[in-house]
Amino acid sequence: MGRARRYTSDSPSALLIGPYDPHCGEFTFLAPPLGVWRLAGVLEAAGIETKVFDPNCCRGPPQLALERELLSGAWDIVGVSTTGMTLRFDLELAHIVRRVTPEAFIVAGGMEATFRPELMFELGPFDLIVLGEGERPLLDLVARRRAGQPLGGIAGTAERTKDGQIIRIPQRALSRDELRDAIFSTPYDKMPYSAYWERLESAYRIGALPSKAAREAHLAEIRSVRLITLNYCPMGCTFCSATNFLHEAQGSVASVARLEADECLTMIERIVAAHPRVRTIIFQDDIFVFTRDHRILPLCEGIIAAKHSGRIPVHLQFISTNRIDAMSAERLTAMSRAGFRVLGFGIENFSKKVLGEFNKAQIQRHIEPMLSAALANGVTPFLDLILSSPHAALEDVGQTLREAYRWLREGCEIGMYPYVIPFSGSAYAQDPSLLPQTYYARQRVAGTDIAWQQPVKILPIDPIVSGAILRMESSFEAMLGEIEEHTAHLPSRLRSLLWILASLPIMAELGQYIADESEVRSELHARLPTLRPAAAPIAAASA
Ligand code: B12
Ligand code: SF4
Repeated sequence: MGRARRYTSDSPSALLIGPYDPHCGEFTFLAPPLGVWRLAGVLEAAGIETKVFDPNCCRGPPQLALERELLSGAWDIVGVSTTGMTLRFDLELAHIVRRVTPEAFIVAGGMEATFRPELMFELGPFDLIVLGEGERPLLDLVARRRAGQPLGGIAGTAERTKDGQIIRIPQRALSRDELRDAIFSTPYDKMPYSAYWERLESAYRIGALPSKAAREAHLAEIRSVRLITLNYCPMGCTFCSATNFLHEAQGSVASVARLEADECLTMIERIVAAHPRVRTIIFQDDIFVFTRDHRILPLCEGIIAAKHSGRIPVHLQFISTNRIDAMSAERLTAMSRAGFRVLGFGIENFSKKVLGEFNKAQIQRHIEPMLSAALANGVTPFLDLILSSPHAALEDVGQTLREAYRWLREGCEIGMYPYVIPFSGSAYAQDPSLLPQTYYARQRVAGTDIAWQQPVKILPIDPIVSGAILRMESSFEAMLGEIEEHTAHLPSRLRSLLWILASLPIMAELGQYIADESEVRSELHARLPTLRPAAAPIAAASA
């Protein structure tokens, strides 16, 4: 905290940089970075001039665009958002900030900064790390700068002392009302959703789709706006960091908080007013419907009433991410009537043993009846699957692949990942017994000589299972590379069919029959949107 600072004015200005993913949209649909936009809204509401720099959606190379942005103003605070997946790129931008504006006060925040403040100080040029929700610490920081007060000891930060020690000062999570105010401050009217839609439309070559129905379906998916109504998910799955994020910042168990049904409707109306071309609102809460949930039925009724009265468009659709054990026939029917067309379910695995390892064994008995009920209601379930766990046996992987294929053919969509990624803050990432199973990648920060070993996979302990998973991964990557040379970018639901295709010979060699190869291949062909003239590559790649 010893750096000499230049105080530019009574009204400090802040530049907030979103997480940087140069492979934009490679894994999934990208969108404006909600975290920094929400912070920008809260700072602006407090009279602090704030700008968001979105490296995934700017003119020209993000490095140059950032330099331009930095030189265009006198920034009192520059904030860099971090996630584990994007860290090396986020750090590259942070180092550019330090080089171009040596006097800037640089703050890191977000998931990775919260769980790994020591690593941030080691690898980045940061003056301060914000832990957990950034609203209060940033407001406090700015108020102190205005008052010319010392910047040490702010609740919700980690700082490095002169002798190199890292001190963490916890903060309590936002209360329900504070969370509501922060969400309500999100400046949706300024968020460049249209620019994202245009990019996605061209990446997915919407104009080249063969039928109007296919084009409409894609547009409904692409022209979406994301809304988060919850502060965190309390379910504590072992591979996931969501539960621990606010606990980490608070230093104890944080209370769950979320918007009420009428507040959700207010936000929906604001989003429609800000982006009239929106087709779908994605409730991006970690978990949208709880087992004991008093919000979902009134919310669905409210949406239907708002559509009838013309307050929101009749055709507006919704997507949400849910726990399957929180679903019931009544809730599914209500959600379908309100316009929920896709419901995401973190199924993860079809093996009860693996689900137990993931701390979600209780969902297993709900999978079959609730997927069937959703399909019967005209709702498409989108399942996220992790093919293996540290203790998975070959049978568990086989069962999950077979069930995945079955549900794909029934009409579900699936995102598939081969192994657990050790995200900072997850129980798995902190389990020392899994260290021998953890694999690292050497990451480098471009433009610097900084490098570090980042944990990237936890492979199954059984060598036969981990060997099979790694072979599937390389076969999948080879096929994907070939296909994407000839067709549009493949969304995750098509990638899952490719995973199944890649697994067939490997699992068959190990005595596990998954599905008929020619049948899987024709399923894939039938779903590939723009492949018509060049159908050959899959056959070649998967041979
Ligand atoms: C929405 C979402 C997405 C969306 C959109 C992201 C976007 N542009 O908004 C999409 C679908 C694109 C997406 C994709 C992926 N995601 Co995602 N995603 C989320 C989710 C559900 C919500 C993020 C969010 O908007 N939160 C709400 C905002 C308000 O919170 P926030 O961003 O944390 O910001 C607050 C604080 O962190 C802090 N803060 C944040 N930045 C900064 C910066 C400064 C300077 C300061 C002071 C404070 C600060 O203040 C903010 C306000 O309080 C999170 C889970 C979660 N609970 O956060 C996962 C999550 C971030 N995603 C995750 C993953 C793994 C992915 C994917 C890799 C999935 C995949 N395998 O394809 C991809 C990767 C994409 C990429 N290149 O990074 C992981 C990341 C794990 C990690 N440690 O890195 C998470 C944490 C889920 C999980 N636990 O597994 N994701
Ligand atoms: S995987 Fe889903 S249900 Fe489990 S803790 Fe994470 S967000 Fe919650």
